[in-house]
Amino acid sequence: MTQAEFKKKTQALFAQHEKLLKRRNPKVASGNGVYDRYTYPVLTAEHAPLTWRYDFDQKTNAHLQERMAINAVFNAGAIEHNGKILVIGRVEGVDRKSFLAVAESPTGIDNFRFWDYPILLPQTDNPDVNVYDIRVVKHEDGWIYGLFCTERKDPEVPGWDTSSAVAQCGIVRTKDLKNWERLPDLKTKSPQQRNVVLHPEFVNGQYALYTRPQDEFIQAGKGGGIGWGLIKSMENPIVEEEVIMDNREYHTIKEVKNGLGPAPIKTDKGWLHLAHGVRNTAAGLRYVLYMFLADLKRPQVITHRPAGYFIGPQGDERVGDVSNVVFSNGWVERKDGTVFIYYASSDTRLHVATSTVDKLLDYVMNTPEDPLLSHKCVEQRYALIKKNLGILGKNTEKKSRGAKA
Ligand code: M1P
Repeated sequence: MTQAEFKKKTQALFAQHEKLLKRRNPKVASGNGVYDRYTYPVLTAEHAPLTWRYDFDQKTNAHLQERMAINAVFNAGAIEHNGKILVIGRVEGVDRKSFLAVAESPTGIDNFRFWDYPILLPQTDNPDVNVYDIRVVKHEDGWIYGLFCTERKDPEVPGWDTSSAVAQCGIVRTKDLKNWERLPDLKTKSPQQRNVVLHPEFVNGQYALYTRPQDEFIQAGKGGGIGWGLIKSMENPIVEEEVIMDNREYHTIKEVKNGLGPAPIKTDKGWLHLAHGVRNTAAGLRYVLYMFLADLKRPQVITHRPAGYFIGPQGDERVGDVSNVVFSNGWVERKDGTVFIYYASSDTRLHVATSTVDKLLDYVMNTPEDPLLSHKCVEQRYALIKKNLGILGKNTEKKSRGAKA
């Protein structure tokens, strides 16, 4: 390649990238009254800066090869900071390592642009092999905390087992999302932890955490459920007692496991929660998002549990590196009550859905609970159908029940 060709190709790469970054993201027309989806993912592997992927020195990269490509950008924490919407994505290189990186948008819906450098996390004495799924929360103590999953090889397994891992909760804090202080990893009585989230306020003068105890790396085992525990300090984070506030349950969307999404949103009706539930199928695990509401004064007590899933993988979202998955660890409540919900699909890309606190509360408080039995579910629908037919002036109850006139 001549110098001129190298330059032209480089310019073309940047022009194409810029076009992607500037692309508008129209709302999809048919919302369901609860939230709206958008046409394009907000972040994909292609959104990663070209400077992270290419060596633009012709002397060392004569063919302009993309040698350090990015495989996926997904599961992102989210926060509003200085008027901008920031997401901290799980960026996965083609080497399979995930790292965390901040992307910023003026709208929250499109024009996301990664900061020049990803986050170089300070390490503890036991280096992280992999890090992902950060939950960022502005705590009332004045710090912004990031709780993320730190993964290391399981030291207990025999040498031939090169895949068993231990997941634990790593903790960092910052004031500006640029300078991060690493705190010790969380200690609990569970062998593994994922999906740990810090509650934004003190509870009885202590820090409060949502946890997800688990026995093994993938299987929750005897663990599972969304747990709740208090810790005295973030500098020495030890949960002495963990209680399960949201169990997994047979024949529901959270039969196999569940885990909290982002930190809850405080409303006058209670703490609004987004979580993921996992069930098994012949095609493997299926991850969906669900919601619940917890008591304002006792945040570990759930007051409303709408049945079923809130967001499930749809269309193209269903396919990716780990198909049939939606996962969320970030949302942002704006001053006007708008909520940006960042959810990832199939461990591959990040999307946004928008709603409002009022709509989400309406959904959570007025959607019936799962009665856990098929005939009870039909009774629920009968009540709805009867009411609707009455309202619409088409009361055909006898016929629909198959009764002889
Ligand atoms: O692959 C789906 C998800 O699996 C894990 O979540 P959980 O611990 O609830 O099973 C995480 O690795 C998550 O990042 C991933 O999206």
